[in-house]
Amino acid sequence: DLKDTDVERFAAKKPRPVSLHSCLHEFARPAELAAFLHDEIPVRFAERIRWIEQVPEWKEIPELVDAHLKHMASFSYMRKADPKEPVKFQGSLQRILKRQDNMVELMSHAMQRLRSVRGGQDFDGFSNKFLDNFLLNRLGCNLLMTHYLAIAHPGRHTIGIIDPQCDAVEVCREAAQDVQNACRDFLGRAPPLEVQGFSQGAPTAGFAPRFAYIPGILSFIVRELLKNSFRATLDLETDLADLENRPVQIIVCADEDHVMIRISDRAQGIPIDVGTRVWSYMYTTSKKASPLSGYGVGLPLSRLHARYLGGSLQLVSLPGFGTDAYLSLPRVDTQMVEVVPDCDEHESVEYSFTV
Ligand code: W6P
Repeated sequence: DLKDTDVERFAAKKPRPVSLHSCLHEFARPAELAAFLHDEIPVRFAERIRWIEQVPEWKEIPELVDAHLKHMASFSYMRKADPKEPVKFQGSLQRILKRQDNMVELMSHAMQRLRSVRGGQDFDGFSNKFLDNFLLNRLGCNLLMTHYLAIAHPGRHTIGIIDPQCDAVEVCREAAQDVQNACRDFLGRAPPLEVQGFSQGAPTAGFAPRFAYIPGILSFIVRELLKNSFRATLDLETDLADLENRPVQIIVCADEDHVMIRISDRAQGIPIDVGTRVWSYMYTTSKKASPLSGYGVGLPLSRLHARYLGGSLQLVSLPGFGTDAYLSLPRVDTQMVEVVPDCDEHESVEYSFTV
C-alpha cells in the first residue's frame, strides 16, 4: 500500500498545464499521453487531497471523508497503473473517472454541511474559492483522461475530445435544440430563439467562425446559460403572445484571436437581491432539481469551463429588461493553455471557524 509520504511527495510537485496545441500533436499519441498522465494525474490528485486535509477538522465532515477516500483510492490506482499497457491503462482511467462522477455534488454538499455546522465569517467567500480551485483541478484531470480514452476511438474529424474545425454556431444550434426540447417537455413551451454567426471581414450574418476547441466545453456552457434564460423567461408567466416578444438571442462572432458569444434574454434581468450570488455554489433559485435547473451550480461551473483554457464568462443584468451573458474564448490553439490552480497554502487555514 501507498504511504502518506507518497502523496506528500507528489503534492510538492508543480502541476504542468498543457496547451490545446500539444493535445493535438504530442498528446494526440496514446503512448506519450499515457506517460504524461501517469506522472501528472497523481500530482493534481495530491493537490486536492492536501486541500481537503487543510480544512480544519475535516474528518468531522462525512462528505469530506468520503471525497478524501475516493481521491486516495484514485491516487494509488494511478500510481500502480502501467502506462505501457494501453488496454489496462484505459480500464484504470475509466475507474478513476467513474469515481469522480458525483464529485461536484459531493463537494458542494460538503461545503453546505461545513457551513451549517461551523458557520463563520465570510464562509461563502472561502467555500467559493475552495470549490473553484478544487473543481477546476478536477475539470482538467477529467478532460485529459477523457481525451486519452477518446483518441483510442478516432471520430470522423475529431482528435480525441478536440474538434480542430469546431463550428461554434453549429454547437450553439445543437445545444439550443436540446434545451428547447427539454424545456417543452418539462414546462410545456419554450421562448423563441435565434442563433446568428458573424465573423470579422464577413459583412453579413451567416458566417460561421471555426476554431480548434473542445466542443463539449462550449456545449456545456451554452446549455447552462440557455437553461437560465429559458427558465427566467418562462417564470414571468407571460401569455403566449407576450412570449413571442421575449426571444432569446445568440450571437457568435470572432476575430483572429477570440471567439465571442453573447446570449441575451428579455426576462427582466437578475433581481437586485440576487446580485453576485449567481456565482455562488451555495445558492440556487430552484427548490428541487429538474432537467432545467440541476442543483444550482450551473453558473459557477460554466465559468470554470470558460476559464479552463483561458476564456471568461460574464453576466450583465439590464434591470427590468433582460440579461446578457458574454462568453469569450481564445481562438489560437497555442494560446489556449490549461488553467490549473496551484496554491501551496489554501486559504482555508485563515478561515475562522467562529460559531
Ligand atoms: C436571468 C437570470 C440569468 C442567469 C444567467 C443567465 C441568464 C439569466 N437570465 O434572468
